[in-house]
Amino acid sequence: MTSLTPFAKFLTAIIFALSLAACGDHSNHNMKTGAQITAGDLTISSSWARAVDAPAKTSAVYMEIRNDGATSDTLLSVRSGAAEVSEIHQSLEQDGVAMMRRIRQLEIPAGGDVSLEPGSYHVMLINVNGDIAPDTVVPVTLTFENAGDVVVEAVARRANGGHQGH
Ligand SMILES: [Cu+2]
Repeated sequence: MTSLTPFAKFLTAIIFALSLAACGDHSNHNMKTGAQITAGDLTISSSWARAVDAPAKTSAVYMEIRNDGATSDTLLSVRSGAAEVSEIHQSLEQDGVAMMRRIRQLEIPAGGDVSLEPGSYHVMLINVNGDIAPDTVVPVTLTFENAGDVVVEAVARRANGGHQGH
């Protein structure tokens, strides 16, 4: 189920093109992030969302997910009141072209951590409700197979320049 329909591919390409205008530099030191959350064996930290101005349609949320347990857990789905649709995405480069795809689920290995960050995994927000101003709190509910629902309150910040899309 990893293949996209032609229409979805088209849509993803459009979304990606639109998002290029709002991509990230890598000089965001000491920026405000959402509070660290612990749920079962998982610790989620450094959450932030890409601030965007209307009429931007897409944004993305990033975070670190650490699993201190003896068993792996799996991120099954994401949702947010900040957008009509939320999906788990992965940015990648294919034939020298930066693109992204939706992934069905994301494993957090036992004793390991996974970074959602520009150029890699992210929570994609599609059809955002208006703008997402800097310092706005963007709540995202993550549903894990073992840890259940975890609400993360990412803090929006500007991420200008660069070429990573998200
Ligand atoms: Cu994406």
